[in-house]
Amino acid sequence: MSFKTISVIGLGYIGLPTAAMFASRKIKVIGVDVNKNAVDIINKGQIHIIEPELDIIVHAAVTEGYLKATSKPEPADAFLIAVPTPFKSSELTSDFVPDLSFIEAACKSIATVLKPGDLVILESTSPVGATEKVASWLSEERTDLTFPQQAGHEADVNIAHCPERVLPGHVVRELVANDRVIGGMTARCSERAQELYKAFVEGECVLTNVRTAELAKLTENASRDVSIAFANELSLICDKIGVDVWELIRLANRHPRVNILQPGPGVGGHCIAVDPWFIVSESPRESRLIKTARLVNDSKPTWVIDKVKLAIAELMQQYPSKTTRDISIACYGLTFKPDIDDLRESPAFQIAKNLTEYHSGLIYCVEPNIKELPESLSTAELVNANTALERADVHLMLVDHSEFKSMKVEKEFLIDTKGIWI
Ligand code: SAJ
Repeated sequence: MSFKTISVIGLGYIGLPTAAMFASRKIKVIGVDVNKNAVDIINKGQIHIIEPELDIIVHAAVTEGYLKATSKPEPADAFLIAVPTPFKSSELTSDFVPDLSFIEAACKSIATVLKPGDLVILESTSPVGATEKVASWLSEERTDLTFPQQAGHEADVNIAHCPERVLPGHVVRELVANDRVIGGMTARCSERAQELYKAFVEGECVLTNVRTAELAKLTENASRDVSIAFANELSLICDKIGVDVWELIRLANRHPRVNILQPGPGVGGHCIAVDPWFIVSESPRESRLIKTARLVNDSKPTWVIDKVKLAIAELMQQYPSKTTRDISIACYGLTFKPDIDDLRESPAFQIAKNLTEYHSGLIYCVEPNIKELPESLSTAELVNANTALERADVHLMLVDHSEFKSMKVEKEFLIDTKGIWI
């Protein structure tokens, strides 16, 4: 392989596993992160995130000397940028627009160590045109080097987009097994990126151009968002007309060409709830369905909170001596999806937080994947499922963790957003 040293910029949920996979193939990897704490933890052979099997791989890579973390970029033959691309509110409309400031900062930092022959890959999920921006930011910083937009396949530095597509919780397996879409700024860029990924990817590396690769990633997540919005919309319709949505979906899915996803408390995570906006912000008039799906999914937490308020009102009607202060609520699950520890962009977490702000009685939270509640939920109490089931008056099932699925729960005041205790 022509790449002796690889540098991964951003050691988060994607960057760290990717760095570890290259290192596990006995390639020297320099991981760069602005978070000093993450750098220190990784250099001890430990990890700062929860992802099955990753700890063992990182530990081996660090102790065998193939992976080291640092806060300052060092020369390498290939640079993979895996930093976040959050969104911010548009100054012109009520929509959201992508924030590329982390990518720009990453470009400025690696520009200082770039040399002829290097390959730069943008892995971060990005709006169409972002990889071309990477190329122009790098060329502004390094006027002594040539880039694909100026020199085509003769460029000193090759640039490609290769979006990550792994499912949190299954990252190690999916990094190796999934097909990769690689979009180079030239055919040469694509081929070099393909050579790099073949170091550990067993799936097919499919080559395309840079804009198609960018839009392919956004399309995958927008497609899932639209499908979940359909399920969430069905759950509202069913609730209104008294039909069990879970049974309905099970029955409809018996049709050979129907495959409806599952409703829930809303769509969370930093991908599916974010990426469709990258399409909407570029093509607002054309992406009506994609935008509506976003709005449907984003409105689900408010609907769930209204259900809790209704349950409290019914409970008080049944027990007129009780005040709202006497009524306790248990929230089962806080993460953005089952069997992970990630609370970021979690509708379940948002609902629990909102309840602590609105409700004067006790709020119990049951979340088997975390050890303590974050500061913003400090008025709630973290308890185990049995305690919550024993003590709370209103029960709110939010995340279908394996632990919860194996329990049998029958409660009068139960709002089950995942349909596992009904
Ligand atoms: N959800 C539902 N109903 C469902 C499935 C999911 O409400 O039937 C909710 C989940 O509870 C969660 C959200 O959707 O809140 C997103 O979860 P997810 O498991 O669908 O996806 P992510 O965000 O963990 O990962 C996605 C994946 N994309 C696709 O499946 C198309 C993953 O492959 C991507 O790599 C990842 O986004 C990413 O990084 O972009």
